[in-house]
Amino acid sequence: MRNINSCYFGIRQSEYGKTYRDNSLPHCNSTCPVFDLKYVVDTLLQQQRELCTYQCLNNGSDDMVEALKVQIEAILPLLFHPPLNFNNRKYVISKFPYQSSEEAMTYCTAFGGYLAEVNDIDEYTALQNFVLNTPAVDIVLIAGSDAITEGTWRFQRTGGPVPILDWIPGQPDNLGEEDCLNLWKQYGGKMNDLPCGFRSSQDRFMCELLNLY
Ligand SMILES: [Ca+2]
Ligand SMILES: [Ca+2]
Repeated sequence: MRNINSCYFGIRQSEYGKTYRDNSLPHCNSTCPVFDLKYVVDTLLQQQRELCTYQCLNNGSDDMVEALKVQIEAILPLLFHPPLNFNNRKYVISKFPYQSSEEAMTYCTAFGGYLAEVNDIDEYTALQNFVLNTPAVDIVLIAGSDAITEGTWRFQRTGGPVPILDWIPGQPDNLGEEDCLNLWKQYGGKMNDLPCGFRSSQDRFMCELLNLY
């Protein structure tokens, strides 16, 4: 693992596999070490494979679990805004955009979760408020897609139906093929359909993590 705490790392984009050093940031100059995002994410994914899944972390060795937690605690604030803790889950919104919904899902998996899944009205209200109260975000990708059958919204992870659909008036419009679900701050954090691929460098995504750390 690189020494990720020795400098402020600027993260400009989410192209998985690239390294990052933002020399334009005041605390980051050419002496800053490069933050190898692919290395970090691959390490986390590999560690999870070795530990089977987060659901059975308690069966893994204590040392491995502890090492994983230490790494995640160090990396999480670099990549994500301060979390929301709700109903024994931790929700985080990325500080960087996604190139595709699959890429966003990879990040969420690496950090022990999945794209945030709205299962009931209480969770929906909490996540709406979370988006509204997180600075510097507007559009936030969450779980839900109608890519398989247009107009039928399902969670990508489980294939189950999305039980809460609270659309912004005029949405979903499937404008130019929009098959992924997002919460849109400027419309009260309500739902919109958007392309599953890259749309804007302003867009972010939200992970739902098991509350392990
Ligand atoms: Ca659609
Ligand atoms: Ca739309």
